[in-house]
Amino acid sequence: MTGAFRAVACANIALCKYWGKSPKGDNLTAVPSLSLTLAALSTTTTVEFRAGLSADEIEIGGVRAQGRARERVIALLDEVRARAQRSERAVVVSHNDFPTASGLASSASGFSALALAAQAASGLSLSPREVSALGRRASASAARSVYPGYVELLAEAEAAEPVAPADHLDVVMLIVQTKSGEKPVSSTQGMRHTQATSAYYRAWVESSFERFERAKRALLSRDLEGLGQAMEESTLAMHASMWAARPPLNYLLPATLAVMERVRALREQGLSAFFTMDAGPHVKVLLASRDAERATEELSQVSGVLGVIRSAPGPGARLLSE
Ligand code: 2P0
Repeated sequence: MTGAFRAVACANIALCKYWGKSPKGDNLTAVPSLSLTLAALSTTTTVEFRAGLSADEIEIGGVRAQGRARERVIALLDEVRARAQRSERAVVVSHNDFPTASGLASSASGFSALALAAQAASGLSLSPREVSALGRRASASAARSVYPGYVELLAEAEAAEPVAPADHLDVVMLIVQTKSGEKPVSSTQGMRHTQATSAYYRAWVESSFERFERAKRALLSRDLEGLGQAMEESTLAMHASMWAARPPLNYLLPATLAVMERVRALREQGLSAFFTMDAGPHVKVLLASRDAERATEELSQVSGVLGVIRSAPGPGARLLSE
């Protein structure tokens, strides 16, 4: 069957971070990562292969894609065309319900939705594992958005694997936004620079494996404190590796640090809340659902905070009927 196929995928936030690529190439990751898929942040992408087009037509957020963003989409489409033995160019229309390239993991949901829609539109019927591998080659974090809830992508693994369902813990994630606009250095550039120049990169990689195992064990035994501890260690070790790069790479702002301090203060008051930051200044806070109201109120009042999005754990990528 051919025609237009539409897929939706949610963003995911890594509790144990991926930062660094394997020397084996093919966009394999150097470290294991563990993520939570988020219901509130999603990308919807429609793909149709059409005879008679001379080039792929790609629109992201109402704007014609150019440069690196366009090349990355075309690379995924080329892989799908090769596997499906088709040559038609495609029309791709993608829309995020949150700001693109702001450190809110838009490439994860974007490439996951694109992989799912494109393979369906080409007539392939790939398994979730194959969709995850297709997404990973475009953007490693996209491999994880194929699955709901808690998901792992092991070091040098072809595809992600589900670890626990969305309702495994009674938690929510708060996305505390500290700045609007595009980030200055993409994740891909940032991790390559860290890998090439940071004296702490090797320590980051070596320490990632034990931390990942500890986080996964805590998750599976529903130990939110243990999971939160490993999660904070992971983001701080990742950012430390970037700070030790030459020249240093810093994604954090004064407001980021102020939110981290407030999360620690909330913990001292008895709340189960833990922070993580990606390649951007926003803070994502994992916490028990019962504490969400109070934490949202307090974190909204921190100087420099622009807004707080609350998200429940979310579903995996799925095809929508056209
Ligand atoms: C993560 N990040 O695990 C980490 C934490 C950002 C910080 O995965 O080069 O866009 O496309 O494979 O997936 C963002 O990196 O990188 C990311 P590429 P990607 O979520």
